[in-house]
Amino acid sequence: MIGLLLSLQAALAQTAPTTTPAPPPPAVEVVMSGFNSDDGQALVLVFEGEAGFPVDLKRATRTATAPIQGGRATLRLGLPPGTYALAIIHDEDKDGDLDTFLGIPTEGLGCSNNAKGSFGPPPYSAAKFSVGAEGAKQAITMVYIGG
Ligand SMILES: [Ca+2]
Repeated sequence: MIGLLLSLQAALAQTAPTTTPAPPPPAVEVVMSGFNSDDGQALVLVFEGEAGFPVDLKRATRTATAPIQGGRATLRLGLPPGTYALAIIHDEDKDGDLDTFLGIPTEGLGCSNNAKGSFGPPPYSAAKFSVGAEGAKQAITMVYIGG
């Protein structure tokens, strides 16, 4: 019995977890421009599917904010490799949401690939892009419809 325990201990010692640190997720560099003021913040929404794209914050995989300086903002997002679409809201009043009036956005909106919709927001399929092991870069220009 003792011999069994000892061999178990030896086996456990051999399978001790090796400390290989997980590689950091690839970075997605988001460069946003065309803000019509430095008021408020850039609110960045990450989507992994068309559900909720582009402005339903509750369905976003992740949200992040970045300060606006001189009409521009930049952000680095660590995201596992995959397919994503980004929506950028110029959250001028910092309420954490896109303001609308009669359904028309009164704050600026930008999407990855600079995708634009003909009537209303662009479809997810036009804004999606791939993130590989080397990361990705998106340069997004803000669009102001109402307001
Ligand atoms: Ca807002």
